[in-house]
Amino acid sequence: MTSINWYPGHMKKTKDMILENLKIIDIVLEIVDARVPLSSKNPDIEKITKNKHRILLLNKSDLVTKSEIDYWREYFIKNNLADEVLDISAETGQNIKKLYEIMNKFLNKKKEKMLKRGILNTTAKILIAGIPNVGKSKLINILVGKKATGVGDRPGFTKGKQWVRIKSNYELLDTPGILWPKFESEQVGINLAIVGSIKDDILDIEYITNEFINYLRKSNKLSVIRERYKIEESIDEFSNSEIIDRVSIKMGNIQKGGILRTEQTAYAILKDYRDSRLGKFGVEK
Ligand SMILES: Nc1nc2c(ncn2[C@@H]2O[C@H](COP(=O)(O)OP(=O)(O)OP(=O)(O)O)[C@@H](O)[C@H]2O)c(=O)[nH]1
Ligand SMILES: [Mg+2]
Repeated sequence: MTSINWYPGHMKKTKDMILENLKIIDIVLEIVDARVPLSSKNPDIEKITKNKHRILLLNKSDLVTKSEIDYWREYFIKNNLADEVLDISAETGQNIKKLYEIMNKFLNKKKEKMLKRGILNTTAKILIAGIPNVGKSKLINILVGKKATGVGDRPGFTKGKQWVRIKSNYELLDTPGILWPKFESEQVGINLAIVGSIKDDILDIEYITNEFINYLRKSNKLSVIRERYKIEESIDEFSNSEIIDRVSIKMGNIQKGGILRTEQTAYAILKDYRDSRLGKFGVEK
C-alpha cells in the first residue's frame, strides 16, 4: 500500500511555490482533518513554518465531538506543534471570526513593531497549507468571500496562483500549499482512506472497511453499526466479515442466487461514516 503514488504531479510545484514565497509569509494556517489530525499532518511543515506564526486549524470539526477537539488541542500545544490551535469548519463557517481574532492579535504586534520603524501600513501575509482534501480551498473561499478557488471532493483538485487581499490588512496566497502526508506508515494511509482523502478507485475498499470496523471494535463503538443498520442482536462476537454480511442483508445488497454484495456494503459503510451518518467521531484516538 505504501508504494502507491497517491498524489502525483503538482505537489513538487507547490512545494517550490511555498519555498519561493516563504520569506514574506507571516502566518501559516496549517489545516488538518479533525477526524485524523495526526495522519493528515505533514511531517515537514516544521521546516516551512520556522519563524512564522503557526496556527493549526482542526478543520471538519463539525464531524467530531468537542471532547476530541479538546484532546487534540492540548496534544498539539503540549508538543509545541503550533502557536495556536483552533477548531473550525470550512463547511459551516464555524470559528472563522475567532480565527480573525487570533490573527488580529498577531497583526497588532507586527503593526507596533513596524510603527517603531516608521512604517504605517502593515499587512500580514498568509499561507494556507495542508495535505490534499483537508479543506484548503473551502477555507480560502470563506476568507476571500466568494468562489475564489475550485473546491472539489476529489483529492488533488487545486491548481493556479495569486495573492488576494482579504479584509484590509491581510493578504492570502490563494494557491494553498499542498503538502505530502506521512508516507512511512501504513496506518496513515488507512486513516486517510477511511475519511475519504485518498481516491477510492486506487483502494481496496473492503480492506479499508475492515480496518474501519477494527477501529470501531477497538474503541467500543460497534454500536454505531447496530444502530445505523437496525441490527437487533449484539454483534460484538461477530467477525468483521460476519458484520458485513449482516449489514448486507439489512441493506438488501443481495444478488440473484442469494450472493451478498459485500463490496457494495463495505463502500456504503464507509460512505455513511464519511457523511457522519454513523455519528460524529474521528478514527485516530
Ligand atoms: N464536513 C465538512 N466537510 C468539509 C469541510 N471542509 C471541507 N470539506 C469537504 O472536504 C472536501 C475537500 O475540500 P477542499 O476545500 O476541496 O479541500 P482541499 O484541501 O482544497 O483539497 P485539494 O485541492 O485536493 O488539496 C470537499 O468535499 C469539502 O466539501 C468541513 O469543515 N466540514
Ligand atoms: Mg483545493
